[in-house]
Amino acid sequence: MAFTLPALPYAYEALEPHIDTLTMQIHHGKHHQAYVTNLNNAIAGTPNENKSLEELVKNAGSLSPAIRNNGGGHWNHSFFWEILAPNAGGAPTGELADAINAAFGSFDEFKTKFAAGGVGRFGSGWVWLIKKDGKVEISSTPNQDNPLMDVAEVKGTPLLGVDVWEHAYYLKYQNKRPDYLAAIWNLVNWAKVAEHYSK
Ligand code: MN3
Repeated sequence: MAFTLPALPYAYEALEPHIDTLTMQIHHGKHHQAYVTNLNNAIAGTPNENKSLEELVKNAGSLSPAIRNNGGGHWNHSFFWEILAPNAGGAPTGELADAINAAFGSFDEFKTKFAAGGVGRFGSGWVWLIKKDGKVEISSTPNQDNPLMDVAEVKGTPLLGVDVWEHAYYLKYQNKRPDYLAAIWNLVNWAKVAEHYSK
């Protein structure tokens, strides 16, 4: 069964002014669509055609680079759109807030370390908040890898992931990745992140 581009759960302009409309149009309509198309091409007519996206991603190390890169791209972006929302931001609550405070000391300290993880990713990739052994931690992956992959340096369940490829921010922020990462806090849908945490 071929994969399809999921609809954004909000309008292209909904994340303004933090993420601009044109960036969202290109990022979702062109970049994410290309990962879906290229993934479908890579699995067409092979036994991988019948596997779930999660199965492909978890076994990325033993599959072709095209499946690893485009399967990862499809999974990561589908996840990313869902943990952003207009009129979001604020701070986590409940068990998730407790886990963040236990791991990092405070929410502010977590934000500082998460941003540093995103800024420190050389080239293209992602910065993540993951759940691992009942605790939360920050990790980062190159390209379209993610913490579910067997090839990930640090494996865990993704709770929050932010795309730090230039295509995610360059039109509005140019070389200023830290400014993009600062603006992201206005868009994080903590209810969705908490849902991932409690699973
Ligand atoms: Mn992207």
